[in-house]
Amino acid sequence: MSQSVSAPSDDLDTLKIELAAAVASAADSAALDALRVSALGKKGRITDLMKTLGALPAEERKMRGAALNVLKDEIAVAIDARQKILSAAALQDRLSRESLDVTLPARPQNEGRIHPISQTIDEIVTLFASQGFAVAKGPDIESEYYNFEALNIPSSHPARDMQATFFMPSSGEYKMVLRTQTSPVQIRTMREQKPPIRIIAPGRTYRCDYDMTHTPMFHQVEGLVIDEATHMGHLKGCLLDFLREFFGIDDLPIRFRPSYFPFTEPSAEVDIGCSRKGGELKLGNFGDWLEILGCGMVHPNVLKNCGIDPEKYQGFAFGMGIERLAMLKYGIPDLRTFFDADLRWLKHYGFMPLDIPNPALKA
Ligand code: 2U9
Repeated sequence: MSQSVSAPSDDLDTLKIELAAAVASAADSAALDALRVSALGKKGRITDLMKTLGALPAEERKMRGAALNVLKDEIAVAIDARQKILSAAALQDRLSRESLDVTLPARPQNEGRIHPISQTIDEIVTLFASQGFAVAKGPDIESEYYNFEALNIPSSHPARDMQATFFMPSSGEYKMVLRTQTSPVQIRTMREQKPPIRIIAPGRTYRCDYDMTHTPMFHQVEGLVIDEATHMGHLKGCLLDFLREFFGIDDLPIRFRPSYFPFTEPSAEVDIGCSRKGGELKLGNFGDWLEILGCGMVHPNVLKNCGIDPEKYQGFAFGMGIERLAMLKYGIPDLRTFFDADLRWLKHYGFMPLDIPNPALKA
């Protein structure tokens, strides 16, 4: 649009009224954007008028320039204000059209399963967390010191044999091995933290074994409590609560049998009540017994190896096989199938993400 160079200043009043009316009646953001471009854009009406200033005498140029700047600012402000009104109206319109039913139940995922080992570890962690245990982790490849020596396992012990342990390429003072139990995690924790200590260490462990009841890789969870007055009564209560909740059997009896481990003294194996009538294994108070885990009071030599004074502190430890717990709880008959990566097996024994198979774990 062309404007006369000598246009009187009331042409700006007319333009202002015209533009203000157009802004007020812009029906949506697109119309408002078009208006912004036609008024304030590079070839917009106000910009065009600005370009004519150079041809005016100095005094007139000053006044008209100021008036144009005011007009430009007023129109920009009006456009922004209208934009806010239009955005709010558009949002209100969307909100009134779209609705979200927060009471709809989550749609179950049909593909993919949680492996029984992962599920069992989750359950174990949840139950021990409720007893105040933290989860500790460590490397799968360990030095012989952490895996055996610090645990008071003598070099004559059968576990240290080439046939029982996987030895890794090593160069230092101690040979490196695939950890045969998760105990090195507790050694590391004791060396790094001061008592009181209350941890469980779930994870992979390795031994040179392969038959019906052994696989070269398997999972363990071990627990450790160190404090000034910890005693076997605490150990018994801790394991009784865990086993009853894990198997969901309120009156599950447990029995402690004296045993021997190099890292605990005294040591015990723990049995849970069961029945084997008719060749079928059933857990509960039925008079028969099934071995489930090992435990004991941490050996003073082990505490000393970790810089903890056995005169001041004592504690208990326990260890159990996760596959064995999962097999018993979920009726999985063959250990080796855990590691076959058979999708039909996983579909059968695996868990849906939202399953809570143990009522004891419900919040
Ligand atoms: C430290 C001190 C003591 C952990 C323990 C057992 C007994 C035990 C076996 C159960 C079945 C291993 O998977 S399994 O073959 N474990 O019987 N574990 S006491 O004692 C510790 C651990 C770490 C520092």
